[in-house]
Amino acid sequence: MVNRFAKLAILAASLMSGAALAQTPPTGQPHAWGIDFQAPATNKMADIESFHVMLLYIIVAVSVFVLILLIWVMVRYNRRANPVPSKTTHNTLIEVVWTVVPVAILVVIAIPSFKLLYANERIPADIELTIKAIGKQWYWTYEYPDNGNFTFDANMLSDEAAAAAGQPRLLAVDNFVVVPEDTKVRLIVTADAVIHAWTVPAFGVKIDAVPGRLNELWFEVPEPGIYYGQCSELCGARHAFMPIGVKVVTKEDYAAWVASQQAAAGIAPAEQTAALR
Ligand SMILES: [Cu+2]
Repeated sequence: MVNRFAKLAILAASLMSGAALAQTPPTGQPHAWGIDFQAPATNKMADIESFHVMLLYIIVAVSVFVLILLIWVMVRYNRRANPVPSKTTHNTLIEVVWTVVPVAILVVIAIPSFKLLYANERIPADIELTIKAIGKQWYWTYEYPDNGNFTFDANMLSDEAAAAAGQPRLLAVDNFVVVPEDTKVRLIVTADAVIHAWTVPAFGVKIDAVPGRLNELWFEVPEPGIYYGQCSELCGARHAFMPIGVKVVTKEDYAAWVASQQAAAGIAPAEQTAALR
């Protein structure tokens, strides 16, 4: 018996140390043994995460309080401990308290919640770059109207190609959405044929891509990096295989990438909008 426990302990320890050893988890993608959100890449996601943590404290406190009340009632007022029950039906003070306290808790939750909703819904007036994403069956097409309207498709890489490219399996893409760092980017999202959803968890953005309708979201990423997401609306047979890859680069690298895309598409550089030159 002792031997079995020892084996279990060793197994658990090796699993945990394996998780700890697995180099600093890569940003912008899920990692083994991850149980929380991905590291936030935008202020918006950092705010969402702190709201989530605040809710967690409130939920735990409410659950523990209710559990204690239940245990107290079961122990103190069961048939043996309290053979003659009280006939009390009303207690004004308690009734006021159990109405006012939950309302106060909801108000405390509502304030940061509405702030977040507002920050997400309202596209800032000083947007610097607009990109369009079109969900298709089953890949994404991107358009860069501010840069001469070049366009490309982003398809998932096969397992072998992903491994060769050093990208995560099932998230790897052949073409990244490239955006400059420290730039307010608006993404206009729509779809062809069926509903998809565009999301990057590390950015704290997710929005439905609906045929015949333009939805929009915005994000601003301070750090260059690669960030992944997946179509998040059941859209058909290959729903799980239309990942989203965003590459955030320096402004100089962005200009060079735009120039190469324009050259490939035969677009004169002059067509680029003033905002980004
Ligand atoms: Cu989809």
